[in-house]
Amino acid sequence: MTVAVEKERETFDVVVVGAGAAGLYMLHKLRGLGMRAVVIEAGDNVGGTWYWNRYPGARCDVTSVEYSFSFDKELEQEWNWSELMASQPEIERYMNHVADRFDLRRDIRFETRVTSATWAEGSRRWLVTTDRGENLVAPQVVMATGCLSSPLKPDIDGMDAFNGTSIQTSLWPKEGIDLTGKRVALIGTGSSGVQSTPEIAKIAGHLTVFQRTPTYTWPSMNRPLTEEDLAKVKANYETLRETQRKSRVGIAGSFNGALIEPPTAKLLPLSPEERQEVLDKYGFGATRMFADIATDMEANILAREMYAQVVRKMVHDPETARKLTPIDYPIGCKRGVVDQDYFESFNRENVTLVDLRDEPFVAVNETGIKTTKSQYDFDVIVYATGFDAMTGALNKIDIRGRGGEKLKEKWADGPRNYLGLMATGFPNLFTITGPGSPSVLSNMLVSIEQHVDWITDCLAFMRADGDETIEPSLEAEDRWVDHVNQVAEGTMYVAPSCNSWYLGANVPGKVRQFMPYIGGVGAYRQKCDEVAAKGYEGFVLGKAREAVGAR
Ligand code: N01
Repeated sequence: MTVAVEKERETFDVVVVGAGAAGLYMLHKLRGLGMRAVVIEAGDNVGGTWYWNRYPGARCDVTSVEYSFSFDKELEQEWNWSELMASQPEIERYMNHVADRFDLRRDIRFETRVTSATWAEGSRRWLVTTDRGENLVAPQVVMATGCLSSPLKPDIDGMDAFNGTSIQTSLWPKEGIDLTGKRVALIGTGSSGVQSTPEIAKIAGHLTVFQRTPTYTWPSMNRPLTEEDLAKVKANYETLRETQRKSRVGIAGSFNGALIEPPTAKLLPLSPEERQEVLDKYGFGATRMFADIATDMEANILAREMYAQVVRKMVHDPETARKLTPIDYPIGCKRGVVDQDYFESFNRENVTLVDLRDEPFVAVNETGIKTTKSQYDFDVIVYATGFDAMTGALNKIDIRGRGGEKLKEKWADGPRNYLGLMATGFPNLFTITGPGSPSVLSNMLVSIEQHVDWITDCLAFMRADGDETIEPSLEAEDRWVDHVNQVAEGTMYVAPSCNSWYLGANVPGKVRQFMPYIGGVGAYRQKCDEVAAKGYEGFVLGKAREAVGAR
């Protein structure tokens, strides 16, 4: 445990919280402005998501060449991705390479957690404290805290009583854990559970998957990348990046390895024979090839029937296939999962599915897990139970803006900010890929770079303009929040039967609000650029802050 000893105040131009992709690039850009910045990171190394989520099978669902930085041409040329969709170890190596290549580590304080950030009106500075007793003072703070970085553990009776090993996918130990021949329980069937199932099944003596809600998951197109593949990409990076930036989800579609622009063809007009033909040809892929699946419930229900048909074909035991088939929420409501051999795993002798809807948990006990129907004994329980997404990591920090207002209280009825970048009442506090921006609905690296570039330009503008503070006007914030909600209307993301972490529905007591911005990466970038070009329209800069104070 870290013992906090109060330390002398240290002053910086910017304090950055988090050394994932966002924090690393932010630090690099701040140095480019000649600013003195420090990055505070809870882990003992860089990488963020790719540092913490080192469970077996962890892999990106965006192609590696696209899920990479574009800001340095030499970096692009020198790094060779080995697979179409990179695994966690490879992305972690890449993040370390970036940290070393740009000499970033000397300004990063590891194994340190930010505990509070308080705006001091008199000095127009933030006071940032850490669990090591540091007091960091800076006019600007950038939260690079990630969208899925606050792990959730379920509240099941007796969890501490278990005598075996309990482990979370999102806090997987660096030294690993030997699951060979072990009796393993896996709780949760979101991306983390679905990705780890086949890998754990390969080594465990027996794997029991506890499922509360079945998942829509699509097979990954992963494969090794050849020298020709890499040469082709490296010759065309410029076009690829340009396409990403203008696209809807920040993906250009290299090698057809991931979803690109939304489809335009419709499912409903197809005859049953035509639908069957598409299904026979594309399997699971057929259920995400049509535009109306995302907007028309009738089409969505048809797609669900098609999906169920493929599950029945893949999973040998009809009862297991039935349990694995989602029935009560639409395709496209939750983040689509990408897997390698998920359904096939349930054909193995050493894998059992427990449907928690048939037999809910009673308790975790010394030897394992008791449900209403059985006692299951284990050596290891793996919790793949998700995150308090988008606001969780920010709300863990005691952030207080003007007049001592707490960000957590301001956001009690859902996050409110302008462009996902700044919240009224919290001057000079930027959030990279914050709620209200495309963030989790996009290729994160593309959205991170866009935000970091925007923030860098904004800070340069303020310096040239002699501005000390920036924050959104309440009116701009209100308009943006309305717009974010409006564009999500009518999509499956907000269907009444949808309960996703996008909506905060996975966190008991969290208000139901669709948090990311669905308007598209290209359109969003254009809006941000326009705002900047109009002298930061919707923001109140420097001396004009009295107007904000009077609201
Ligand atoms: O978390 P989740 P995740 N009893 O919230 C279950 C990204 N990601 O870590 O649906 C029993 O999706 C819960 O059940 P239910 C990606 O954006 C990306 O898997 O609430 N079960 C659910 O099945 C992803 O969407 C990759 O009924 C309980 C599961 O736990 C996001 O991270 C890889 C329970 C949680 O699923 C989150 O994914 C991994 C309880 N008390 C993650 N509480 C890539 O591929 C929860 N569950 C890039």
